Amino acid sequence: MSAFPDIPTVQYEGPESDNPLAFRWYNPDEMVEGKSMKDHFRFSIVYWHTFRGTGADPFGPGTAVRPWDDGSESVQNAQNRARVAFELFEKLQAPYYAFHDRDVAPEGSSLAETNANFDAVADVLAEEQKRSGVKLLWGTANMFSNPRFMHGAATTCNADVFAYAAAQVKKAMEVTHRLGGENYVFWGGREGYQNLYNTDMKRELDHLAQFFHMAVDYAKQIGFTGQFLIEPKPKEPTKHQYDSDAAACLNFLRAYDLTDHFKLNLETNHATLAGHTMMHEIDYAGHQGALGSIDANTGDMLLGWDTDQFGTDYYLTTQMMYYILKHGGLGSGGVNFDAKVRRESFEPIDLFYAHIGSMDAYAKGLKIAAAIRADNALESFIEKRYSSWDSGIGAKIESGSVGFADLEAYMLEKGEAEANISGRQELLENVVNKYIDRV
Ligand code: XUL
Ligand code: CO
Repeated sequence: MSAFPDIPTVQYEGPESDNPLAFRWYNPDEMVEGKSMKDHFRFSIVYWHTFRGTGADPFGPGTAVRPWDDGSESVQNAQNRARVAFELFEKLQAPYYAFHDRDVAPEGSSLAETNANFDAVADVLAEEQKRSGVKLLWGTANMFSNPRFMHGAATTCNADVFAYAAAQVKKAMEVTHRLGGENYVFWGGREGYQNLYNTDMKRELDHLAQFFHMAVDYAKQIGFTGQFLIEPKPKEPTKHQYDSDAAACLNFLRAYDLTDHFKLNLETNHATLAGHTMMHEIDYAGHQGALGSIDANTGDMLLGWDTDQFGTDYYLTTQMMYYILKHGGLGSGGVNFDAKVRRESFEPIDLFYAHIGSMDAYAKGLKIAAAIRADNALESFIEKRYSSWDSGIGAKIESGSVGFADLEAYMLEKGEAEANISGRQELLENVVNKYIDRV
């Protein structure tokens, strides 16, 4: 039985279409820079917001109307929900999905029962994947909702809780592996602290590294070859999350000899919470060889928290796609909509409008970014801007063949540096607008 009987499979109809249930820009087979849009994005839908989000906020309960869900924590309800999820994935032409263990299956009264519930729902997920061809982009473990994780999971002060978390990740990795998951994500749910007065930061970071090394060892043991990803976020729920931003994560990975095993899953709203643009995070991870995947969403300019909205802003999607293209694409990652409809958008059809609009915005962003790149419109300016490094003293510095004394001698002889040239930021902003207009 269909949960969305009035909604057809969403098709590409082109920019002039007035059909709100059609793609205007996302055309899966259209080639951009030699690759289909489908392969550029590898769009993925998240289970947690789309199928477990209720619209609850700190001021009131959920508002979402989800006729297929009986609201119970039964395995049967979870299995039904899984079938509905795949209907939505297919109708949106999304080739991937992603889940936390606790999104898809209810917790039992013991770890053994919880694992059995997870397996019973994974059976349906496996069946539905096979039937529909939709694949698992990544799995992860929710180690932040249950009260046992109040002090963290891998960074808890309670050794038993660390052991529980290890058991949970072991199981989540096994199920991800069974379902052919292409990545496995660690977002540090409560891995951080509220106040250093009660916290041994060094010990917690050491434990986090041990936890990751155990995960790497276990992946080898079970033959899981998917990519491990860490998802940076600076705050929420803790005041200071250890995985603050791309640079902090990479420093941690390097310090604990983990860089060979992890890349980053960058999330737009997390970047802005960290005080960065998303293009900064993508460029930083990219030039460190650590660009893994994207959690696509956006914050709100007037709200300072993780609002997880669907991104529809062409500037944002253009910037993201520009830097994703620059760094050679997402590899085994994808554009994963870690985004939720607003509490007031409570009808099932809103889930469709939300994903369609954002898929279109990324598709248009990709086309704009590709057009900028085809004309070398920004890169040619940057090349010229740094041309003093291509020969003469700049080339000598870059090759490491001169030191302070040589540079002093050079400057004493020359007397003054060459005149600076304008950074032309405003001109370049106009150039980006020109491409947005033209695509
Ligand atoms: C939280 C967040 C998570 C991770 C997966 O802000 O983004 O949903 O993506 O645990
Ligand atoms: Co996320």
